[in-house]
Amino acid sequence: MILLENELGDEFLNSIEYQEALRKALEEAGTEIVKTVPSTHHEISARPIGYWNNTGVYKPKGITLLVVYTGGKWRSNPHWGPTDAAGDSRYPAPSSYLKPGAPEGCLIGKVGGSNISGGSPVFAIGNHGYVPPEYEGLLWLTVNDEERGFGDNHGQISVAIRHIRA
Ligand SMILES: [Ca+2]
Repeated sequence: MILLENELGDEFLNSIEYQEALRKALEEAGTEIVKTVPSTHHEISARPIGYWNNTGVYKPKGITLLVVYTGGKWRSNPHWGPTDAAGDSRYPAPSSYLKPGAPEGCLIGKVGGSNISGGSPVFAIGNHGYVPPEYEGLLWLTVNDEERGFGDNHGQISVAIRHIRA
């Protein structure tokens, strides 16, 4: 499902929390907004078909995408949670996870490849982050878990994705 930014509602878009998350994502991306297109809104499941949710967003080279958590909760481990897109910082993921070192249960992304494998190196996003400009292809998002561990996952979170042309 894709919603235009204005469907998120003015109250949400003007909230301190959203503006602060957007500011942090911009800071992390090291860019200023020169030109943007409206954000699109996406539901990201902790238990997608395969391991990765297809956002339907194609990222051209040279364009930075900001990804900001907008709501929902998910669980990638039956023993704790649910959490937001930051996951649980008490548990850095071991090497068997899709993004070792990032918190278990945090939002992660890759560009290109399929819902199973391939594409760019995996990068951590959490509650706010960005997609590096050098990657080109379809954006995939999911929860930081190990491939054999997706069967016990529940819930979904939502994110706003904004294109930035620096
Ligand atoms: Ca799991």
